[in-house]
Amino acid sequence: MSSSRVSVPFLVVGLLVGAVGGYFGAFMVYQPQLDNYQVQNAALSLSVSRLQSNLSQAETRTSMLESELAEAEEQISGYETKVSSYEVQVSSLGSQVSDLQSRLDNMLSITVTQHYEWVYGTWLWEERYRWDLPIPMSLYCEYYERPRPTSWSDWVSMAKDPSDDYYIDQMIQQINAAAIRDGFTEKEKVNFVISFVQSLPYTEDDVTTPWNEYPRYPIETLFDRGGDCEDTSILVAALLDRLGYDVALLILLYEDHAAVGVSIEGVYGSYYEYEGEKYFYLETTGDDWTIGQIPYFEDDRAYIYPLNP
Ligand SMILES: [Ca+2]
Ligand SMILES: [Ca+2]
Ligand SMILES: [Ca+2]
Repeated sequence: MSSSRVSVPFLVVGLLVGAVGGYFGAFMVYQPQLDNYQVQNAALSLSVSRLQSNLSQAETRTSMLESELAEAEEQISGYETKVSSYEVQVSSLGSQVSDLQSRLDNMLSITVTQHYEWVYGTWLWEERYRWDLPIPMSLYCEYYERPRPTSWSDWVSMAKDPSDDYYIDQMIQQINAAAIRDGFTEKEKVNFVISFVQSLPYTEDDVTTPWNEYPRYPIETLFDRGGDCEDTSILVAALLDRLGYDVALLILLYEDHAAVGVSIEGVYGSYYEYEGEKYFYLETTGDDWTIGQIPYFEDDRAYIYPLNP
């Protein structure tokens, strides 16, 4: 029985020792784990704080990008409006161009009939002549677009240009018909031709064109119904050449004047000589000047360009 009395205190002590040992044992195990959680917690808090700050920066950046995007969209919309406005303008110009093209085509298909009326005669008689010459607008425009020659010798090729022969020949037929009907001599026929050209109004180059010197082809002077001295001289040279006369263009240097010379028998008056040939002076401007008459000057020297040298 004594053994049971002794064993109770020992049991209590044993339990106490066991409990304390258990406590310290548990404390030793959990304490490091707790420290570990605190470290992890602090690290996570730091990460959260960094993430929050990153998030806030990203939000700021997003908001900036959104406002830039809105601005860009506004610009794009502005450009789209401009493009659509240009498209309307281009389409309107396109229809204007096609309208002008069809009007130009219509104009080029027109034939303009020029009417000339003048009086020719001598001290014994005179008569009123009336001529019509139909000139296609397309031919006139073809000549109009040609570059102008820069040297006097090139005026010869203007007088001899073949593209207008059909129309020049219609004038030739009218001249020959009048010469036969009214019995002109060769000299009168020449005077008749220059009286027709003299009847065309004298127009200054710098008034009728943007240039100070603008030589016209014969058909242009006929279509324009006028010109200045080189224009009327080129026309007279073309007509007389086509009628079979030996003619030359004359450039009177001191007078700054152009005229025509014709080599013809039985004529008296002023002439310029070229390689033994006498070219009698023809004034193509003004009124009533006949073969061999020089109007208001005595230029003793001239450049001479025969049409058929
Ligand atoms: Ca010709
Ligand atoms: Ca001129
Ligand atoms: Ca001219």
